Amino acid sequence: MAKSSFEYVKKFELDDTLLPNTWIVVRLDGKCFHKFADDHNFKKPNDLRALKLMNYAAFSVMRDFSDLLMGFGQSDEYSFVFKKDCNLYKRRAAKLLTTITSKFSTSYTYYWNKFLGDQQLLYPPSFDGRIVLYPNEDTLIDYMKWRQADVHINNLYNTTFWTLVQEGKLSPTQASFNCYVITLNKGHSFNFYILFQAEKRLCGTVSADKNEILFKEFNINYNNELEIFKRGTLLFRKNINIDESNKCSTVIVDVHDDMLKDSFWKDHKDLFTIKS
Ligand code: DGT
Ligand code: MG
Ligand code: MG
Ligand code: MG
Ligand code: MG
Repeated sequence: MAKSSFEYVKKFELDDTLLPNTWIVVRLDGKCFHKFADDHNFKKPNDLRALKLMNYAAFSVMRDFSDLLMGFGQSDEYSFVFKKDCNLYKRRAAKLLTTITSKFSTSYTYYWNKFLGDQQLLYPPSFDGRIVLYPNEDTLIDYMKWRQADVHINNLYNTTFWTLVQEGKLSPTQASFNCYVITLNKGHSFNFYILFQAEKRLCGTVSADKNEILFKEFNINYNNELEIFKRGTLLFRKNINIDESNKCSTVIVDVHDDMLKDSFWKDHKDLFTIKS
């Protein structure tokens, strides 16, 4: 067929093929989820329903893209790891990033009612996305450790912060402190502010201090918090025997294990090679 005179515009489309033989990580993050969580009455600091919805949306992505080996989620973010020799869409960055991001976003919305029950979805959420390439397994493992370390740091802070606010009756920030009006004789009065701020209380504290505040003041042992809150969720494929015939089937499982331990990666060597 003869080419139209408009065909030349194709030349403006630039190549965005990702380097071959490198680990492709796609990380999505909810846009303005601070507000989204407030608007939808998410429990502070962790809403189990919301985390389960994130995991289910990620599961729906993993089910669709068989080249995905793992997914790791926490808070409003999810990371997806493609197998190293993935050749989906000829490794075109935009195709990979946009299809993953849109599948995740629509799944989050589509399955909303399954997890959030009576809470109405007030507006469509959106997620940003980026692709990062990692050259070897060690760096990829460090990436996963980095995201999980982030869960721990944030969750310990948030758990202590919201315990101080909700149970310790400290105000969250300087903007809303307790105000007492003291009236002196002869009708003079002045405002007496008690600056019991949770933020101030936690300023400069290390992990041990927060653990101690929780334990000594509120009788909360941080170790007993839910694993999903402390460690996030790892999704991966696993081959299992489904019946006595020894037939193997691949399923997607979720765990909340400690990935900061090197033993985790020794025990899960097949994570990088599992056939989907
Ligand atoms: P961004 O990502 O720059 O558009 O802005 P945000 O607001 O999404 O900030 P980000 O991603 O750094 O932090 C995640 C926010 O999501 C965090 O401020 C609190 C909120 N969030 C995530 N999970 C939960 C939850 O289970 N409960 C509540 N209450 N909030 C949550
Ligand atoms: Mg962000
Ligand atoms: Mg966000
Ligand atoms: Mg985030
Ligand atoms: Mg098309």
